[in-house]
Amino acid sequence: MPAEILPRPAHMTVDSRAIILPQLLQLEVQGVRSALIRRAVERFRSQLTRMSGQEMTFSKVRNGSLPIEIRFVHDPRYLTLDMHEGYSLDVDDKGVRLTAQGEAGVLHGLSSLLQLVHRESGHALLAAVHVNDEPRLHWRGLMLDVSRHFFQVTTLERQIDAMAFVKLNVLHLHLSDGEAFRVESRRYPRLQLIGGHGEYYTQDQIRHLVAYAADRGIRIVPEFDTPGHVFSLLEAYPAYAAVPSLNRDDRATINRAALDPSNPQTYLFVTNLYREMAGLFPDRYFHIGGDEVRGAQWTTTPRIARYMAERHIASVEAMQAAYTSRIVNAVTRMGKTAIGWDEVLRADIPRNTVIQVWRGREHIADAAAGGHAVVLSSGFYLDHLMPSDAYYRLPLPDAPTVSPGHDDDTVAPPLSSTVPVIGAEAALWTEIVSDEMLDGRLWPRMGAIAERFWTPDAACDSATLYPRLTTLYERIELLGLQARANADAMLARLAPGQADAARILLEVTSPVRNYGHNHEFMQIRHKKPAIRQTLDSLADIAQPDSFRAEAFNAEAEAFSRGDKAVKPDLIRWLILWANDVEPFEREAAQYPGLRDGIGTVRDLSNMAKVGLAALDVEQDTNWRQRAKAVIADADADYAASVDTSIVTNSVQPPADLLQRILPGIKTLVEKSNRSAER
Ligand code: TNX
Repeated sequence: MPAEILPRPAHMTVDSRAIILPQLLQLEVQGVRSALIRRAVERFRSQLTRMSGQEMTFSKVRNGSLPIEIRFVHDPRYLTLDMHEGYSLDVDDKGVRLTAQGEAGVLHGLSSLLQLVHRESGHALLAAVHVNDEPRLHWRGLMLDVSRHFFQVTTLERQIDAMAFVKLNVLHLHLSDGEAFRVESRRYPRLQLIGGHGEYYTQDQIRHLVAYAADRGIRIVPEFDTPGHVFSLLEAYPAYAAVPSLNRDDRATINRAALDPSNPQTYLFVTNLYREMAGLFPDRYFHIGGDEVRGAQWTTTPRIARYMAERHIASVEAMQAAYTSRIVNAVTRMGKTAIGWDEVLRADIPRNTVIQVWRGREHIADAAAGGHAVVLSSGFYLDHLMPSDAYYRLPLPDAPTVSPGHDDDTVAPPLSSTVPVIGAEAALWTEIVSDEMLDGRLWPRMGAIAERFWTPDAACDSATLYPRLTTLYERIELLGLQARANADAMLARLAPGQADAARILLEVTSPVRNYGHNHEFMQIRHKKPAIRQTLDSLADIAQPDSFRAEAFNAEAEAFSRGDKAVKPDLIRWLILWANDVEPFEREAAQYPGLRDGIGTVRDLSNMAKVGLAALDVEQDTNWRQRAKAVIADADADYAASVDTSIVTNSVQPPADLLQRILPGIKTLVEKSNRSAER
């Protein structure tokens, strides 16, 4: 059986003989007594029940049970950047042995073990393996914007479960932004009561989430973004505004409001708020934001302009630098290490401030020059809606050698002089991601990225990425992720009981990329009145990865290399797509919410017909002519959202959807051309 663990372990050998998984587990934990490990083992039991399809129970009796021996030592650095995460795992006919230098390694080993299970002819089987594993990067994160959209606690729990499954260890919550402030503050309750717009986490809920994540080896790093992106804070406390007029109806201003850096009270407010929040989140790292400060907010306000002139602060950048430096020092006095978006580099800030690079990799060097550690996010923006393989291809600097023994954990780890990258974080901004879309906008793509963060380059494998991700996706859905169920619910709302043809279309289309589907952005960029878009269109249901299209494209590729056995399968799919127009139009006649997709399904059908012609199934002497036109159209559709600046002045394809079988169709057409020349 194929034994696949994702992220791929640094070292793994697989024995061809799998062992039968009995229902009884004879567990022996050697090491310290640990409530955390006890809970982890109990979770493992119930997850193994889910994975194996049989009720698993612990037993004291050796007979008929699978011995699982876990050996570990307590890691005093558990849940810090320097925790020990390595483990070794052996599965053979004598049982399972898991060894780790700390709690995190035990958790990772159990998650690997879960992935070795599958069912076969009446049995649950466990692949026999030897694994020796440790992470490539120390900080393997996901940034989630819970301001632009609010996510229920249970929704976040599901993401934390899936994160643990792929060995991620940091959940960075972007808790405040123009749209809303999302945490209960006792000191400044108007923040949640006014700025929360009805949806925020209570302090109890935050403590619950922190503990939930901690149990799974995941640190929560909170972000409270200042001095820009503060519209919602200012709705609650307008006295600290740089520009007093706050008009939520003008959507463009929601991202622009900034604090008044000339008001001494502003610093008191931010410091008090940060102190309260620093107490709520135990992690050493505290994110202060610092991105995208609008200069005009300061320069066009006479009071602030005067303040800057009197102090010889020559530019907006210098003003932000002065602000940042005061705030970072305050955060440091709270016993925290500050982290900020790369704009904070403009300030003379303590060297232990971590820089989160997002605008471009060139900022890594800037940070290095200042002696700062870096968390790399540039390129790993999930809201760009690129498919998994695009993220998987991004080069990743190797981790610095962190000296294992350093004990002053008030500073970021010592850095090698050249590569200060301590880790990386994917980011999901959620302007157009609702609660029920979250699972599908994060997964399975986050799994592909998790592998890049964990696995050394030599063990990464892009050729098998999609089949492996397909497996991962099924497994995390088994464990409770709701990507598929939620997408189905959204479609059911659009066309209850009448969505078969729409489902066929959605399986092989993806939303346009790089904010091309963010209509509000486009309105703002063109200085038109902007309205918040409803998230109920086909493009909101479609996924950035299409497993069906990837499988088709791979078969077309195999066919072009001479594998004739795949031809019937290619034809079967092409016929399904070619014939999807008429049933789709019937569904759309009943349910206008689908009408958007009529152009898309016609394009799909034309593309499929070209494929059938290339395979000689359709007789059409003019097919090459048609193929050219169809391919050129689909290429143009992709070109319209190829990057974030192109989208501004490009017309997006019908329903904001891209045709994902395009590469396969191109392959078939090219192959067919070649045979004609002979
Ligand atoms: C820039 S990335 C932002 C966010 C937006 C994102 C996408 C970063 C540090 N700031 O506030 O959500 O673009 O619109």
